[in-house]
Amino acid sequence: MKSITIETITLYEIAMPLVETLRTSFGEEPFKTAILVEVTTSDSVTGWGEVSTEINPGYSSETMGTAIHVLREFLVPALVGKTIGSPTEIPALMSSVRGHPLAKHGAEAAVWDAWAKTNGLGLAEAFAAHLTPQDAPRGFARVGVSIGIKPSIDETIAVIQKRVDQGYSRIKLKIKPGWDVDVARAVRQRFPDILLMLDANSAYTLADAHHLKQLDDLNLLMIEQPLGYHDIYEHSKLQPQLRTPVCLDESIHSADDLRLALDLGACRILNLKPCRVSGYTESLEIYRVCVERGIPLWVGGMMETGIGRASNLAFASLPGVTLPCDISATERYFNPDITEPPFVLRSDSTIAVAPGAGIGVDVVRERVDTAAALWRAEYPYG
Ligand code: OSB
Ligand code: MG
Repeated sequence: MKSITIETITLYEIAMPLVETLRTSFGEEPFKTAILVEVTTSDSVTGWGEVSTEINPGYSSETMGTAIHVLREFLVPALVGKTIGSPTEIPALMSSVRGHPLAKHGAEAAVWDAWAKTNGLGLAEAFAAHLTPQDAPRGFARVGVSIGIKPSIDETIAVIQKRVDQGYSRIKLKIKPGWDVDVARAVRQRFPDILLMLDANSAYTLADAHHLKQLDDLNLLMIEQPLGYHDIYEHSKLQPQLRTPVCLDESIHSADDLRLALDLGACRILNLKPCRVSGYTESLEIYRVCVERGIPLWVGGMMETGIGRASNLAFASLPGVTLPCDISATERYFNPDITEPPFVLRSDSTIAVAPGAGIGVDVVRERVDTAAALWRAEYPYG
């Protein structure tokens, strides 16, 4: 494989209107926001990455403001001028910075794209080049759709009906105390056969175990992150009380966190968000742990633009990703997206990986400019 030398890194803070917002137990973002990372190499190859930070520190402690600070002051200077043989060398170059996984992920992702393009590989092949021959990518990912907290059960059912008609076979419902058992039961009655799961985004405590046990009758695929966003220990007390598999999201930041959670019996399934674990290098390590231990794995999302979606989709096409992912079609999020062509849902609830080198989609610069202007108009700080 050819090495690359990182010559320049350009950052774009953007905001984009969402086709449908996503209300969670911690609130709702008015726009999709992100910082796009553009890397150019000494061979004039361009790579793109996405820092999927939100405006509010609701899901992650990182925000648009913390990420631009950490990137400008620390991460970009640590990478410019460096020559690397593989993108898996990037985490070590950024290791003097503690934390800030979303910011690190975006920088690493841009390098993966540039390295894959330099070597004539699609991103999925670039990931697979760091795994075993059994991990050859499939060319597509199984996907589902995430549905926010709505004003009523009727509206929830109407949105699900629309998504089922579009071809989504797995539905994820956001829940919170007061919006959980009743809505899940109504949805299960109306849709007896769909793959149904819930995501609490840390809204409960162990004292709610008895209440959550009522969900065991609804044949749920899993419940995602019911307890504290840092917690592993209390989840290990909850999982044995539920038949429904617990899936961890917020609590898992590394392969070490996952090994701890599995050894304690805190979860049976993992939602892997490459951004939450600081990038694709750590994601590959987590993937290896899941394959070795037979843990069902899926790729989560942060309502990514086409840049982050393309790379997550490439990762999700690896065969060890065994459950449907939170990677929906472009039209569920944006009209238009900043990349072309759009991702479309196929009738078997899958999305094809974009063909071509690197992320496989083209970044439309005028749309990046429009999104950067919307960010400046709405949030002129920083
Ligand atoms: O918990 O999975 C989550 C979006 C923002 C913050 C947290 C979460 C989400 C999603 C998005 O569920 C799913 C998607 O990208 O389609
Ligand atoms: Mg989640």
